[in-house]
Amino acid sequence: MQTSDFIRLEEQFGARNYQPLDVVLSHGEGVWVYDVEGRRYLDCLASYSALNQGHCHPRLVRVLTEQAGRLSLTSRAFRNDQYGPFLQYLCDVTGYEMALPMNTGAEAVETALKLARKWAYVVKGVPRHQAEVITAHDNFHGRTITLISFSTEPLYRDDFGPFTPGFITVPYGDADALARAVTAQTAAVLIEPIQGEAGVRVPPPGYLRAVRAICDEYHLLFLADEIQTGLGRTGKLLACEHEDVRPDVVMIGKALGGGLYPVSAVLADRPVMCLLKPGEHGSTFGGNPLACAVAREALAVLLEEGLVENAAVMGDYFRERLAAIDSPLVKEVRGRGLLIGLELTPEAGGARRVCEALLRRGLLCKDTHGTTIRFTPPLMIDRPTIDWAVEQIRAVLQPTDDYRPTTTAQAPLYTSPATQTQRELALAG
Ligand code: IF1
Repeated sequence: MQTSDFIRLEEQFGARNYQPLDVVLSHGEGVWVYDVEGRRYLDCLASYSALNQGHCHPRLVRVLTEQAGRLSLTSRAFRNDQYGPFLQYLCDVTGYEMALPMNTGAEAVETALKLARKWAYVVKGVPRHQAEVITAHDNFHGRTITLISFSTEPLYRDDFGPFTPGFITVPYGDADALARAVTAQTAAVLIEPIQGEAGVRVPPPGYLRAVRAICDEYHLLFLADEIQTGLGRTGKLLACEHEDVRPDVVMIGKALGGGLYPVSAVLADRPVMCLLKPGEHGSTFGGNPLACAVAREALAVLLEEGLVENAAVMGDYFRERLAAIDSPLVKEVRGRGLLIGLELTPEAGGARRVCEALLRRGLLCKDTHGTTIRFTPPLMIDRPTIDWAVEQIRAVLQPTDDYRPTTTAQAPLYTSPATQTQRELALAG
């Protein structure tokens, strides 16, 4: 089967909740992925930062395979030999006293919101069922009905009411607006340290410290959604470290599963986490031994292979080289570490078009909000690969770029020895 065959199957049988680029991937290794015709692409999305350790990391595949053959699921009705060691390691490396593992990022955010509401009633004395959480305009925290209830993006929200009450949104980055929104019923503030989906919006310097100060002053919980910014993506283990800020509750996910398994977690100290009593919260797969084994190794890979430090160094290099591209189509380059957004001018014809042109040059990336391209490669990316990527990006950002092969079949085939077997593998199907 060829690319078009796979696309036809998706079109016939799959819900249309995404509009993917027309590339059908079959293999991945490190920063590279291969399509069914054997073409190689640099993965500059890394599944929205779920592949910080790269594709199919051998250490993670080995742990996944071994654990899957030993014990994959027990439910939390019973205990298992992976749960405790994972939690201990996770708490050690993040500096929190306790953790609650879930599966998706959205579930971690929902869990944090339940903790915040219960804390408001039990600790702060907010009248039951009147707790409010302050969130930011242009937030993204997941797709459940509660989480889109406070989205300011009509596409994510409008057709899915009625909405969960108890949320107030204020402009992101505006600490004064945040302070003005506090009421006696406010339980918490929920923000992303950098807004990913909004287009890689880095807040003004000192904003995270201001949020921390406001939470301290008004006795609120600071909930930091580090599901996309965390686990090394911005050049620190957690993005809040850039301002030496310690939230009360942290949500992580995506790369916690090493790109192999959905794992998320909520981090907090004992006084908050112990508010949850047996039976009050849970999930079928939360904390399963397979997830715990993979997540523990995923964290170890991040730390032992220097991926956090590499993200800091290579992120500065990548952003510096992007900012040096001389093109009237570039409006701004933003980001921290390897969480990078390149905003285009209207003359560029939209970020999707540029992503499609980059696809034809062997670089995969994603547009967001029409004008921004997100570059979030796996964290082991090196300078030569960044240099190659920047050359492709420079080329498609020249208004005269005429590199428009009629079909992807004309995209370059890479014959470097390292990829020869991968290409043969891909072609063999
Ligand atoms: C999609 C982007 C969107 C997240 C933050 C929680 C979650 C996410 C900061 C929920 C998930 C993913 C979801 C995916 C595309 C991607 C995304 F921001 F990364 F680009 F949508 F906005 N907090 N982000 O970024 O985690 O439940 O997905 O595990 O929904 O299209 P999840």
